[in-house]
Amino acid sequence: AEDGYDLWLRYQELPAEWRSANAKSLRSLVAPQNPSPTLAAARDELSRGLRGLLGEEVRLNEKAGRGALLIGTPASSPLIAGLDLPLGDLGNEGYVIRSVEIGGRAATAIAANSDIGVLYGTFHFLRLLQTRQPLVDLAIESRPSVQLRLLNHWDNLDGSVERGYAGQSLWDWWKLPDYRDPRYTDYARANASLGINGTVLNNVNTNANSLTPGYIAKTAALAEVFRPYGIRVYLSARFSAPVEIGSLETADPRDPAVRDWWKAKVDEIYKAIPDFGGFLVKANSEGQPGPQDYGRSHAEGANMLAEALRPHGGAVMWRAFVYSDVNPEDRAKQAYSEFQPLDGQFADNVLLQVKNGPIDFQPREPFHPLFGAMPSTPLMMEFQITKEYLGFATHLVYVGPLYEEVLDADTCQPSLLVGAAAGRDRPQIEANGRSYNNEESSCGNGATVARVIDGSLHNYSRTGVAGVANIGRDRNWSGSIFNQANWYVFGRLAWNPDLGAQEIAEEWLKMTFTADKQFVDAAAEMMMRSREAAVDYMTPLGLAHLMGTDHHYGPAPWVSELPQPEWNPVYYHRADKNGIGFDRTAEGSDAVAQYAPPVAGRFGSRAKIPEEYLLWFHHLPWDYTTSSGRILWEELVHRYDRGVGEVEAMQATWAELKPFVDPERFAETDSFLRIQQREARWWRDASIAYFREVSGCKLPAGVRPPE
Ligand code: GCW
Repeated sequence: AEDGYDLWLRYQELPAEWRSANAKSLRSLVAPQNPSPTLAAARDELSRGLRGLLGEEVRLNEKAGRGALLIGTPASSPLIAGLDLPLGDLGNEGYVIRSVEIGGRAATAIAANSDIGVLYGTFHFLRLLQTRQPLVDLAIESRPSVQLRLLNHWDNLDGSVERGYAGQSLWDWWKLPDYRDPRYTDYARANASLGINGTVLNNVNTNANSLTPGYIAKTAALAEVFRPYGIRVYLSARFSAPVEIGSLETADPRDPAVRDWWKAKVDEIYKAIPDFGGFLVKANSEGQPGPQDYGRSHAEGANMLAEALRPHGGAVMWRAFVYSDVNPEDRAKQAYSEFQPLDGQFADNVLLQVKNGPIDFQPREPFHPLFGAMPSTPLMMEFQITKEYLGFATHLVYVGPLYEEVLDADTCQPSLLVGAAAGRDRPQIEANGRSYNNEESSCGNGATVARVIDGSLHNYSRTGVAGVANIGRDRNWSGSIFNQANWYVFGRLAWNPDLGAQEIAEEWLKMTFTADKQFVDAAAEMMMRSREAAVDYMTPLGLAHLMGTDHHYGPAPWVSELPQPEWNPVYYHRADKNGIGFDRTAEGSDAVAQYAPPVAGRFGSRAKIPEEYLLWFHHLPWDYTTSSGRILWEELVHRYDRGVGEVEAMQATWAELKPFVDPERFAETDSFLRIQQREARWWRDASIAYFREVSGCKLPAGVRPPE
């Protein structure tokens, strides 16, 4: 049945035309003798993929005949070693896929310096087939731009998943370590197919028990399943663990007994998991314990853990998502205020993990001001794959455009750019890069968020991207077929942040459904417009965080009575009879000042700000004239309604695509779109009704009052 279990690795039989045109390149498969588990995984994936795609078994050969497909490293395969392939620049994870000649016979080689590179190349090769590329004159080289490409599971030890909409946790802690569900292998295959090379198994709102011997053994079992696929395991660590499971009286990072406790704990973990990746930590945020409980800084806390991990090669990923009532004036400022001054104080195996925007995974946020502002601290990106604020499982929202928008954002920070823009005339930089002469000249030089993340802007020695997973025990893994695309786009962009969301959507559609052009064009367009549609029907024009309290589903802009100010949607929209929006200019909270001066200038100016961020940074009167010529109130109504229209257009598109899709997956998406349409109207009608009441504005002509 087409229940989505196979994800994008479906390997459905290709059309006869493609098969006969390319059969000459796929006569036999030549894999290394006595392969490592990773090379065996590559060989098996190829056999399985080719069997499905070609509809017949491909012979495994020891010798390379005409039309052979060879895989291996120079060390594992004398044939590959003899080819003299350009592997020099590919590092440990890169690969080449090449059309070659062996003894005058045409062949194809998938080669790398390491076994994992071969596995990545194998998945790339299968993707070529799945997307029906011709297999001639191949000269593909690829290596990841980012070192750590990780999923973050917010999975609890009781099997529930925080912000998970795809069923219970995949990790069956009760049956582990003895029973290893075969599904763990499929999880690893799917991730390896994208180049994801690590996974944090447990929630950042963590339970110290995950560090007890029993759970270390369970984690080790998962690590063993994942190891051949190049996936390391990491754990979220609870800062107060020495007290909770270690019977110490304090978790103060300056206390020698606490430091020793962590060293012993880390040694214990590495004894069970020699390639353990390290810790992810949420500290002093939303009630989690942390170093500030003892009057110590985030840096001191992170460095203590880093010291314990360093001898083993492990890393600390310290989250910058700090959210407490320290800064009630403007929540958006807190992370920068707390962390930017610590630049340069973190140990060399610490990465600071920063969410894409300054609040919390909203449908749209400006990029986080820390990006570009910490030249001496490796910053990792944290994206959310699960759609906490984007309609959970049922709303069709492809987040590729959101990721792309953030990665492409120009920080306008001057830098010691070593990558793309090196050699250009750089603005004069003083000391830490925070003061410089020619402000505008620091824009347009390629100092984008992507270049922060891949390390080239500040010459970081460690780089990383994390995605909060949308994976659970549902047959389809992600709560809906289209949510699988969000896992997919995350992985592809983590490997190469310069890929486009559109090309990735097309690739995913071809692999997941069909490569038929008519289908792919229409479905890709629907996906590409889906995120903007959600922005429109939920929070247009830079509005944010107007979702229902706690669960974050559906509109609740009227909520105002919760004890902490930033829990209330009214805190974010600030609407009254005079106007709407959060003033973050110099007259307001001055959050704009956290950006580089040219960006601050743009965001701080009513005239220059891109309209999609308008009410994020400005409080404006209802009759303010927007670029369409409509007054703000009417523009807001217009956009809410446009969002509903877009969902209706998606429904119409999907209905037309019925002939291309199997009944099961067609019906799921069809029903989900119906839910989305009803809820887009709910968002629109409730929001307009509420804002109409607070503003006293009338509905523009032609708009019907909400039902
Ligand atoms: O997105 C918010 C969520 C919390 C989450 C927190 C965080 C894991 O509402 O559920 O907790 O952010 O990122 O730490």
